[in-house]
Amino acid sequence: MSLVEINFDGIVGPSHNYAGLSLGNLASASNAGETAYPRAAALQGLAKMRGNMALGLAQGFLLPLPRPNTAFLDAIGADGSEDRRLLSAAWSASSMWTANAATVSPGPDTADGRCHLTAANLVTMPHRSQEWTDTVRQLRLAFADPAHFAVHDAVPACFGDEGAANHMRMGVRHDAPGLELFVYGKTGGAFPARQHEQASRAVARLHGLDPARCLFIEQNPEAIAAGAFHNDVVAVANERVLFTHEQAFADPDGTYAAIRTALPEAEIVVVPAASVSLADAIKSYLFNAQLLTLPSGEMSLVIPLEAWEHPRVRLWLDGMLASNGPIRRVLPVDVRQSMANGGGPACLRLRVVADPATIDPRFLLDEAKAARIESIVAAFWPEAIHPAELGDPDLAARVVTARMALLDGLELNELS
Ligand code: SUG
Repeated sequence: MSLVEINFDGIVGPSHNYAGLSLGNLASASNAGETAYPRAAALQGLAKMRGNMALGLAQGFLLPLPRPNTAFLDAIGADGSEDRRLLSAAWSASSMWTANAATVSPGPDTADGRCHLTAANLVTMPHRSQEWTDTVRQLRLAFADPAHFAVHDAVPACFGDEGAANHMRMGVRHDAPGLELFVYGKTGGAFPARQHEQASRAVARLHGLDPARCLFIEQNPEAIAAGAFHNDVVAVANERVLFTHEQAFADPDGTYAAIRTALPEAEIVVVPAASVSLADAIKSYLFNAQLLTLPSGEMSLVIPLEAWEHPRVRLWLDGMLASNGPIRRVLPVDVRQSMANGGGPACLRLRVVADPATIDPRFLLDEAKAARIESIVAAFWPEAIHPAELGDPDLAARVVTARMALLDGLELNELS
């Protein structure tokens, strides 16, 4: 049994659009009303997956959820008089950001040795709150083997939970027992704190984690106010390395000390605000990166092009690469369509440490399947969607047909 990290990227759905639905997410707000390009968005996502596979890494995917979501519209008694934002919510392709699909604790961390996944309720944003029931269905299909996985329903809606975007795992190796870091926000600022402490604590209990190997860390309220609506906008961890902005946590020194006590091998790479301000970090999404261990053992940071092209961020990255730090390579990727809604490379993937042989192979990617998905996307995904088109019955039919073509092509019709 060989446990490896597998990144499950969300395939960008055919209804991808910019409706400006996420308060506190500056990219979503500033691109509200723009035309979106679903076909290009999905192809950008697939190119990122292919790039990571080419590095020798295991890659999986999750499928877009059914949109427009008629169950959601029925549940709010939609009759055309509802707020346009609610109609738009039913069309949202936001499940592409699978870092928000669930929180994952791999087998080496849990009491029963199974990998536990808890679907995230995403209750803070109405358009995201409709995801989890369909997401959990998909997770139960992909991770169906009860000898290796336990998939939990979301925690009660009174505790906001945004999944792996506020969860980091550190350890000497992926397959060794890890230290799980749960980052939560406190309400009271200008923008919502989406991750509640009690949600994180509930997830840790459900997963049977050892309390001695869990840290519950408060997010810096200044970071939330600056637009870090999830912790993964200001920090990312992989194995022994934490890559973080100086202002990510409410008590940075206390946090670093607790990590070092629990994991003496930890290496903490802190980017000072004097080099990259919080505003620069959030604009460029430097930290919304995939920090990956390559088969050679070297660590590589997959960043959005926006970060690579940002002069102050680039200066910092050049300095980092010239130093003897643990991150040896930086790989910029173009995920601009997702970025314009506040979703970088890290948002687009859910990390699962497991033996690939224990996962439903239909959710695992290889070159042939990537080509098949690309041809379905090219044939069926709308080229462009303007938010004024949401609600159009012809477009709805196209979006439904496109998703069905993908389910057919992947033999995943159970999800229809
Ligand atoms: O929840 N954007 C998503 C972006 C999620 C990013 N995920 C992570 N950081 N892990 C969100 O705010 C925009 C939808 C719109 O405006 O139409 C949106 O939902």
